[in-house]
Amino acid sequence: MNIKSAAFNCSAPDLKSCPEENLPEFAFIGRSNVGKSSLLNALAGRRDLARVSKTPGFTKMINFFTINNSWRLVDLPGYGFAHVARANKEKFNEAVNDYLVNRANLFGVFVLIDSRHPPQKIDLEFVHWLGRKSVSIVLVFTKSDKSKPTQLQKNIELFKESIAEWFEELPEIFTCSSVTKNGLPQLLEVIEGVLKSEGFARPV
Ligand SMILES: Nc1nc2c(ncn2[C@@H]2O[C@H](COP(=O)(O)OP(=O)(O)OP(=O)(O)O)[C@@H](O)[C@H]2O)c(=O)[nH]1
Ligand SMILES: [Mg+2]
Repeated sequence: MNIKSAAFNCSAPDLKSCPEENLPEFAFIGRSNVGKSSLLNALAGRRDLARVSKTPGFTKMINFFTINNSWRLVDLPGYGFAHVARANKEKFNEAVNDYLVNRANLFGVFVLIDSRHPPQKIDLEFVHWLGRKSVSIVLVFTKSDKSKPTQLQKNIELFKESIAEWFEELPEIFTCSSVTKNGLPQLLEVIEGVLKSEGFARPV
């Protein structure tokens, strides 16, 4: 898929402040620092569309970006960061959960997992919660440039084993790197496939 235009749309602190539900949306969620904003930029082919930082907890709002004037990428705040006061943390989590469960035009949720680590409790719990809420997800193992192929495969296998009992059908699994661009065409294909099957594909 060709990305011809990518533009920041708006930031929302909660579901009621989100833009009109008139375009299909694809959201990135995952632990703080896992690479959500970087992946969004890499997919859009823009360096500085979403702000990236080494400091976990950087993205604090639900950020909307309109692609090809016809669909949106949505950058969400990460879970599990320690730099925000508890009250604020809960507020963000609530807003993100509300968005994930109640947004009518949310067509795809990419759950990002750091490929360098064996399954982490916080990721497993979140994936379990999404399953219980019937949010359909795709799993994306990030920073593949940082892990050895054997380790990466092992971490993926362990993750699959850990979540198997929660799903009748396991979510699709991808690996990617925003640095080498490995895996990005496959993620764009997922988006394109959903847009087509839902009848949203437009000549651009
Ligand atoms: N080597 C490598 N580093 C990456 C990759 N993706 C992101 N990073 C780095 O990881 C750090 C965090 O990236 P972000 O994209 O800001 O992560 P995030 O998930 O948006 O983080 P929060 O907004 O804090 O939740 C930055 O220093 C990035 O440069 C990748 O594919 N490979
Ligand atoms: Mg971010």
